[in-house]
Amino acid sequence: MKTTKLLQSAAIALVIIIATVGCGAAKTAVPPTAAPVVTSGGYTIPVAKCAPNCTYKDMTAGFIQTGSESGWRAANTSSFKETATQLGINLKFYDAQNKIENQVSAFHQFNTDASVNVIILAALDVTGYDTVLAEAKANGKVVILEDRRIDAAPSNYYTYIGSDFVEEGHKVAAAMCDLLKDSVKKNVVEISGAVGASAAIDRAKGFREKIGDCGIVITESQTGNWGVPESKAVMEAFLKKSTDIQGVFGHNDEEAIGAIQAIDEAGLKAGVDIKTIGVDATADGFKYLITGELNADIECNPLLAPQVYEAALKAMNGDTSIPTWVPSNEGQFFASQGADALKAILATRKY
Ligand code: GYE
Repeated sequence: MKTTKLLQSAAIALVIIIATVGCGAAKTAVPPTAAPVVTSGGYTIPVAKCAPNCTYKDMTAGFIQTGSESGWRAANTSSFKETATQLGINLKFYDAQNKIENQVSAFHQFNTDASVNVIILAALDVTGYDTVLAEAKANGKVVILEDRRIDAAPSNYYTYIGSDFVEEGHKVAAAMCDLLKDSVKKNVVEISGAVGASAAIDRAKGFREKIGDCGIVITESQTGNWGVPESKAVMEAFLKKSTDIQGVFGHNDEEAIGAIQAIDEAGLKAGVDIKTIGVDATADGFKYLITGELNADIECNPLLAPQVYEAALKAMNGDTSIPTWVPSNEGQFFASQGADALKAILATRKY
């Protein structure tokens, strides 16, 4: 009897030992070195430990925003905060107040924060991130660009989700050509976005690629830093220099609105004496479309969070199916659509 008992407990102990060792062995057994998972852009994905079954609850995202310079930006920020709450993502949000040095130091912070597994960047500038991108690789952080592109090889980030700003510039040129089709002179002034921002660089490039189609001449160009007051001052200075202006291109709604205010205060009629075009198509832009002071507004979609978080989760799970750039689908709106139609559209929009 006694012997059997002894044998039994020896057996259990043996099982636990084997299990532990087994587990131990499993724990200590070096997992086979999985082949690196690389995207079509050459980016080696730091696949998460929870892969392939990671969920949004496993995601801690460090989000580096530009600042709060426009209605578009406010809608973009809300999109990320609200969607993170809905999906149960732990979001660490950082507002860089439009200073690139703040973005770089926040990026470094997130790189060295063990809880963060995804870093999302809305880049203020097209350059200046090489060091922190390399650090993110070394520290196994998934990097995703949203809104703005940067001048870095796609092997530095999982994907870029944002608008085709060159195409937006093309749309502005086509709309301005149409607005000035009966005008002998086609002198257009440009109030450009912040210097160094891909949105400003690419919209300007796209516009210049197409203005030759109808003989538009850019007679002045200066940044309004995405804001109304500064853009108003820029337009006032342009008008002081010469009123021989047939059109104005504001790189976003705030810049077009600033120009409109200056035109009105100069005793001219915005949308009539001087044709006006903006980009973003925010609610503020729609208000000026409805009055007719803004002739056209090229849409730029700020509600990018759902796509970005979906991509981030795919990255954590080692999914290589996402292309290196996911451009947004966007439209355009015209005062000529009529106030009632525009009011009806505005009522359906989230920003
Ligand atoms: O047009 C402007 C914002 O990057 C698309 O930045 C964005 C631009 C947008 O300040 O309003």
